[in-house]
Amino acid sequence: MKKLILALSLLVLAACQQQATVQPQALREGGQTYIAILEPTASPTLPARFSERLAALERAHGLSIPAEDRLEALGAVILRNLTPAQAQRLAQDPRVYALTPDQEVKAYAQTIPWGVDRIGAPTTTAKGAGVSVYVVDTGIKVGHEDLTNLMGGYAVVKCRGKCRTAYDDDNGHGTHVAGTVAAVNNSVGVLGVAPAAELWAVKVLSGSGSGSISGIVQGLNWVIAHNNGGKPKVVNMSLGGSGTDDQDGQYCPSTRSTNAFHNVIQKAVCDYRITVVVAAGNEGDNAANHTPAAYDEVITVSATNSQDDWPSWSNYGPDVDLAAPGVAILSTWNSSTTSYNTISGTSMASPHVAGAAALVLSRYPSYTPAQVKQALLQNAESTATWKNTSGNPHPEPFLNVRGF
Ligand SMILES: [Ca+2]
Ligand SMILES: [Ca+2]
Ligand SMILES: [Ca+2]
Repeated sequence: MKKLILALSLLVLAACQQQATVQPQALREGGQTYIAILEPTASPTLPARFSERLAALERAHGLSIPAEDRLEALGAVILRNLTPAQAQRLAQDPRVYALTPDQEVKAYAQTIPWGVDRIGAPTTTAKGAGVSVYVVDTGIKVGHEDLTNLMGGYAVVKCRGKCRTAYDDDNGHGTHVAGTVAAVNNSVGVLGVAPAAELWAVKVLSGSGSGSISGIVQGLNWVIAHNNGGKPKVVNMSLGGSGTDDQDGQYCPSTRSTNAFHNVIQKAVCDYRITVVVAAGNEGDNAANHTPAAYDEVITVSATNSQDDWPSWSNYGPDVDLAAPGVAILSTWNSSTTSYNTISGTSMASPHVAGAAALVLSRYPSYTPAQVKQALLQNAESTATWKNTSGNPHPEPFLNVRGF
């Protein structure tokens, strides 16, 4: 039985990854696998015992059937590597009740959320391998079936209640963000933008979703110092507060900001080459009034719906760099290790771009944050012809990862 399960699961994986190659265990050159059902034992002319009937079949057709392919409870047998002539003879053998060619199957269970599909993520060659994405948020659900790439984390604010670790998620927000970035390509749940990226949880927000700038600064200090083996780092911050950009229009200026939060963001991006992606905010306001969205060193993301339109609540303005899916987004949730939830916000748009940054860095690990941003903007889709019923100006292009 073991071999059958292995062959099927490999095919499932192959189907999910849209690879045309067939695993050698499943189908060897020139041969085809069949599933045979033997004539029921009731037949008076045939031996009663399954093993005896199989032995007779093996002798008659020159077969040698391994133990794991003899499925006695089902009166069935898996026959591998048959030539067309062998299959024809077997089909005509009165001891064989049914002979059906094996067939590739794939799991129906994994859903590709509309946003992941809309930006073209399933078509990319890069999957985010070799890149670390730090979710600076409410934590990430530890042990979630679709977040098996969660490597560890750090808690500034500790998880309370049902928690496996201090950076476990007692809210759900961070788990949802993490799933959009990198939910793994398996047979369950959803698919993230960069399913081969590794996730790190940086818990700076409490179970109620609140935190402080000082907590974020502590979290970013950990990210900078964290030894991830030298892999490129991406930070997603689907959070913000009120504030303005003291150096608007300047990207990594040599004279650094005297605002402590902005100064820390500049150090992360300009000195430590960490790509920082942030939500524009949900106030229906100019993002210039919200930080970190207003800072020019980050990639600021507005939210769109599946009709290629912006909701009125998405923040807007010159500080917004990219639009990405953020309305009715299905992703992982923290209620259990098998939970999923559909929610909306620029918080949900930002991780699409963070995943996209991981795709870029997966292919070009030496890119600076400025080069990552440029690559994303160059590849982005023009929104000039979009309807935009939001009532707010949205000239920013839409995230597109096709070709990465
Ligand atoms: Ca999945
Ligand atoms: Ca700015
Ligand atoms: Ca910006």
